[in-house]
Amino acid sequence: MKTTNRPDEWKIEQGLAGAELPVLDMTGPKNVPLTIQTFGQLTKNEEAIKAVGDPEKLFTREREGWVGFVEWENYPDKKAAAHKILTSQTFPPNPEFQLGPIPGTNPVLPGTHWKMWHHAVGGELTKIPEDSWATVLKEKHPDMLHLLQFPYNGEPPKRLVTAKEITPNSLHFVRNHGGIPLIDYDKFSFIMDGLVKNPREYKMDDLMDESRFPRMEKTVTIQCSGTRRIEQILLYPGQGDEVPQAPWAEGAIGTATYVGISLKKIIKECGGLIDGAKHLEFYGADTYFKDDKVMNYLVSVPWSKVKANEVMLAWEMNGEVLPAIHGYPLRIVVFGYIGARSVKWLYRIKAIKEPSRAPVQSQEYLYFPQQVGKHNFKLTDGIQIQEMPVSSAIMSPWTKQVCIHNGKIRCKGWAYSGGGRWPERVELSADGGFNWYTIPIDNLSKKRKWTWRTWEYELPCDVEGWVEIVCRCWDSALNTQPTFTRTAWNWGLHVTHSCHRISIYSVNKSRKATQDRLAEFEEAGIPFGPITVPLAFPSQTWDDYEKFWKEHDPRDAEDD
Ligand SMILES: Nc1nc2c(c(=O)[nH]1)N[C@H]1C(S)=C(S)[C@@H](COP(=O)(O)O)O[C@H]1N2
Ligand SMILES: [Mo]
Repeated sequence: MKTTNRPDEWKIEQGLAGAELPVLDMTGPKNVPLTIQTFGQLTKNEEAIKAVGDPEKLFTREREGWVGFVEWENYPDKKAAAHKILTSQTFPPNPEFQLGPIPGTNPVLPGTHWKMWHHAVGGELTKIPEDSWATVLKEKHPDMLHLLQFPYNGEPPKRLVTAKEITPNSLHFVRNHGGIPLIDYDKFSFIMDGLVKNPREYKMDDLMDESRFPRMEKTVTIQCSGTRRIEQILLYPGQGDEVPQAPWAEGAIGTATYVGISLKKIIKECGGLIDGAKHLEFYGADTYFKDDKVMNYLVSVPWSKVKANEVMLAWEMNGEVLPAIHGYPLRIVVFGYIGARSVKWLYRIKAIKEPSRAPVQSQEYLYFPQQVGKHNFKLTDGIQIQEMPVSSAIMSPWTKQVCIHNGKIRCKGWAYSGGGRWPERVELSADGGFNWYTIPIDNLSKKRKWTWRTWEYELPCDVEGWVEIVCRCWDSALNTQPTFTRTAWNWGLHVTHSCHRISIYSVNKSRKATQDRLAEFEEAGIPFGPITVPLAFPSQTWDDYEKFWKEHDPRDAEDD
């Protein structure tokens, strides 16, 4: 049989291979399918690259004892040289992970571009992808889900996200935009400059001198604004860059007790802000790539936040020295803001007038309106994400799971709200969000200003079959969550905070008939799952069947 169909025609028609679908141009009298974007031959202008110079001399380690640290911000020429190298060649496309199937591997995504870019620029960056992965294997729990191998992005599996109210360091999620610098404690210092009266340099010993700076200990939840992004991806794909858009589940949130000092004290010691400075810009020693340009990881927070003692310089995490992967030896922790502001591997703080114009602040972490996307978004259409709204998630059971229960489904999860608001009430629904049960407050972990609350609850559920369990939280300001993912979907796939929904298959053993039937299964040695496997094991005898029809109306009605 001759056919003009492609072998995967049906999948394409059904939207299961969206990347293969041509764009339809309907502006003329007839629909015109536009050709799918294909990537031609890779090009590389060796001469232009060679003319830039020797990477080993150009892109050197900035400071002794700071492995992997290339400083870009003070060297426009160096930035231009790296840009020249990156624009003198093309790179293969990233694997598609939003319109096609997500790979069933761990690491899920390799970070193809980012490895290639590091290798292409060379110098101190050459070994970073491999070194960083070695740090992951050394410092993180073997059960971590590696969403992206490089830059490393990883979260704990659902069963471990809320296993403890305080997240063990090895299980705390990690979100990196570049490699992991390895910094010697003794060689460490950072500079506080910009619009402060007396710019100064600080070593770790200065910070730890309690006669100068009072210690601060605080338990803080850090949440990435990408948490739960997978729900948005599975609904509609958005911008698809591997690093900015890592397909997080519910684990890009973690809670730890940090020890350090308040940043406000440093600014005070430097004589305070001058010339109308209103923001503090933080510099991380890692290298970030954006649009063929290289830079360090830079973001800023307003002075008002620092003034309130809500920005900390931290060197200890859960009673241990800050792990390399979390910013050793010194990181910023901003209470109640998205994780992006809590800069790791700090090497500079600069007092400035306007919020940072660096890409992570001004081009990433923007919350766009729903109707703005690929062809039409302006950066100024996006709200710079700062405090996360109230959110919650169910960690157990999992979607598509079969649950045999005694009329109550055992559920576990977390609830969190940004900006110093805390979860006040958590509710669960077993009917898609129509009726809600309040989780008793004794089933919620301790209430704190800057942390999540983990919870457990036996959710009453009488019905059997597919059941949609929904979770929502009311925070201390009585904010709650949007009803559906669609309600808050956005092109940048940020801030997925709609009610968390899972579908489970309910088997209610508190019903006598179900109990008896399950006993029959057991006796016959027949496993209950998978539930889609047809069962040649009738639940009704033919005698029963005939008896029913004798006692009831026939199938069809008489026309009289
Ligand atoms: N220097 C630097 N700091 C950084 C990042 C980074 O890539 N580089 N990522 C930020 C983001 S987006 C988040 S969510 C948090 C995550 O902190 P963690 O990796 O310690 O969990 O770190 C922030 N600080
Ligand atoms: Mo983040």
